[in-house]
Amino acid sequence: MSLDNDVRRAADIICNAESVTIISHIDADGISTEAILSQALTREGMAVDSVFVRQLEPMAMRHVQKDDSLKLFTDLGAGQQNLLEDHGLCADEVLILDHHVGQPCGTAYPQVNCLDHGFTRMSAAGLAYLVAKAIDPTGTDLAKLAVVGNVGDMMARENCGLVGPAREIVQDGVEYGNIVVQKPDLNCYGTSTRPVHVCLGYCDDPYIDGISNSTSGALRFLERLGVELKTPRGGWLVWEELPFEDRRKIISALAQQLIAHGRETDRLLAETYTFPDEPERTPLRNASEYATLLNACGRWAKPRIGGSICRGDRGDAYRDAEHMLAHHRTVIRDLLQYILEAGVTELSHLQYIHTGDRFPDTIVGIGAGMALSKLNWKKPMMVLSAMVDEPEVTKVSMRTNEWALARGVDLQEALVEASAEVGGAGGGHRIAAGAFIPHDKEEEFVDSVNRILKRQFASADPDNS
Ligand SMILES: [Mn+2]
Repeated sequence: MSLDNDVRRAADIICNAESVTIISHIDADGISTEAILSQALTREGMAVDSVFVRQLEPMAMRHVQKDDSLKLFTDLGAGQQNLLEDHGLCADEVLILDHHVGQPCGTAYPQVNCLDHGFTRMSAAGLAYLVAKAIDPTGTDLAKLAVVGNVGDMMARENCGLVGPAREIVQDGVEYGNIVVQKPDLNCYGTSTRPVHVCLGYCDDPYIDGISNSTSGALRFLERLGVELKTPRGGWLVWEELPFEDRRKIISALAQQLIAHGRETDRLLAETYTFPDEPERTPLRNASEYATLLNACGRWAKPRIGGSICRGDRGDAYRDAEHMLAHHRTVIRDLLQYILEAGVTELSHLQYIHTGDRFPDTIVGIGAGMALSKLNWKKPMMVLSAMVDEPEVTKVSMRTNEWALARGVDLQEALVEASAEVGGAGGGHRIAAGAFIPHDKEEEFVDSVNRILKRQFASADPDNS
């Protein structure tokens, strides 16, 4: 079966349902997925109800009502099919749209998973859009949300732009008129909202000597170029507002700076996606900042506010989300500072830190990713954290980078295997994965992950074990 066939079958299952309950994840991908499907189904006059969960685990299943509706699991479910079975759900009342690694299961739940078709660079929001389009081909306004979900799940990172079916979705939005493709553009976060030197100072992929991690260094660099960085009234311009010539001048100077320090220039430029129908200088203006706004809503347990924004609410929901985003940034900054100051423990093939109950377990993964680029980036980073509402359980988040993936590392595999050994459960992706383990098995677990990573590095390069 091709992806098209799976999508068509999913659309048919949905159209034949009396009513639908969407069970989705609380991150940007899960929130945009829910918004795409619920809007598409509402437009068809169907009854839709939605549930957001942080993780599909036994405790979360109590939020899944036992009624006659079709249970549509999105951005989760593939790796928890046994849980669905244990919950008493049969194959004809479930549909899974997911892009996470699946789990063998006795019940053959119908599903669309892009991994089954070799597409590793597409998220659940991309699948949701394809299904929505199979139901109503005219609903191409929803492509924009699919791009937000894909970018939010880092699907554009490796190739500096979306590829494959996720890239085809971009084209629908371009034709509809709510997406503009910028190519090539600066591969940097915050191009719609941050002063240019702040934008560059926070950029560490690529790492630019004298500029990355130093907004003052970035400002000196820009001033030397003689580029006008402020408006006539004295406010800072953002990248998006700079004249084309100035942007080109900055990019070529950055390329020279990379070359001067013997670094690659291939990650300096990326294809980016801006939204002309959104107000300038807001996080809604481009896909990556929009995704961060949705992530902030999810991490602070308000996914429905993110959902309202996806549906066009620019009033109360948007103001609430902006507050959450500001709070989100403050806490992440504190978390990163804590990791750097407290220091990590380095084992042979990983580095780790336990943050106790100082930070919410929903954000420690972001901290792990940010810390990785500032610490020993060759060793995958693990953050363990206590769960305030479940003291017996420790949450584990791991992050690595493309460098390690190219050398055989697969965090998803490592955490699934190591957590199963201690009676926990893990999942995710090769580059970013998480697990829940019993609190008293932490030490054993960390050693086991280190051993598995050693094996993975060794199997890709037998000379470098
Ligand atoms: Mn996802």
